[in-house]
Amino acid sequence: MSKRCIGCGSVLQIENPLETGYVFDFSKDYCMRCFRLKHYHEFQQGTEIDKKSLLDSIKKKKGLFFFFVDFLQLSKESLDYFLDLPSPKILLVSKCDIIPKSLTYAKLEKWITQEFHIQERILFVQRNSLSSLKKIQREMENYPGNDFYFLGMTNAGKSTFLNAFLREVEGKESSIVESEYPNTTLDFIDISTSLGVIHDSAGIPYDIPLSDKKLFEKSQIKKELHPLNYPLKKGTRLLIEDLIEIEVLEDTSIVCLLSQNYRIQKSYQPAIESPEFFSLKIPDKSNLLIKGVGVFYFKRETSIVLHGLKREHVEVLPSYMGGLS
Ligand SMILES: Nc1nc2c(ncn2[C@@H]2O[C@H](COP(=O)(O)OP(=O)(O)OP(=O)(O)O)[C@@H](O)[C@H]2O)c(=O)[nH]1
Ligand SMILES: [Mg+2]
Repeated sequence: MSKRCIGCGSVLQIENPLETGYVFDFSKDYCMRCFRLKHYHEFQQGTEIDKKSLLDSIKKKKGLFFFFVDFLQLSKESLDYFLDLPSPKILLVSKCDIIPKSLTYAKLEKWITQEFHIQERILFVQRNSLSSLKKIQREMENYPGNDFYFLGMTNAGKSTFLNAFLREVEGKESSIVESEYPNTTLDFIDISTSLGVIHDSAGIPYDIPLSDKKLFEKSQIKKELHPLNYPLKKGTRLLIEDLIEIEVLEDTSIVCLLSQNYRIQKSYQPAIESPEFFSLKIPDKSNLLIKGVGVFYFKRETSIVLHGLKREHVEVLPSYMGGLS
């Protein structure tokens, strides 16, 4: 059987340094990419996951599926993947340490159930909470089978949660690499525990507009989000990192949930020159989700033009944010 990298799960190989799983020789446990990521924080652009073969292989698995979606990525796209999975499955809303305190889990759960027609159990989890880890432990104890799959969107925190579970619940160290960049885990990694085998997996990639190393680092949110309110006059633009512009075509205000590391400015003139733009009418009390970036709440119906984005980068959803500011 071929040897696999203990950091990302890819099959080790000595032929091609540009392909995944490359090592100088087979005595190594980590592939070159994981070694550099762990020790030098080096991000290798262009490591891509074949979404179709990943989804096909997931559907063939048998066991209890834990599907991770991080709070800011709750979208139709990600929940459609969840709905498509065979049962038994549980939806885990991860990184719940970043959820504003004014937004209760009960309210969010109701929103998820209604908006995405989810009937399965929904659990809210975060990496640094023993009670989150215990919730998973209980689900594992109550499941008669032996296989547990950590699935979900890339960057949702699957590997981090598994590492915390192994450390805090099982009392062992784990070698799985976690990082703020997408596609860190590249294949299944099987870990034996006292309750059965947990299989970490490659996250499902999604189209995101910002894709350089610095921006991935900036996008990480380490503590509770504080909604930022921007009143905007007709014709004003909200500029994010000089790459994305939300131009409003009428007086409105936008409440933003996104990383405070991003540079956000108001601009009265076009600030970016992007060939990509399109218009949208946002209904009142809606969220504009920009995938991988954040959530923008519109209390009032507003016509906008989005610059620097493609249509597949965004979703418009009824909001859970009423009353937040
Ligand atoms: N705020 C917060 N950040 C988290 C949490 N869990 C993970 N992260 C961060 O999220 C990023 C992604 O974590 P990973 O564990 O590598 O995510 P993953 O789902 O395994 O990603 P892939 O392997 O690419 O599918 C890292 O920067 C983590 O530090 C959490 O509970 N709260
Ligand atoms: Mg991972």
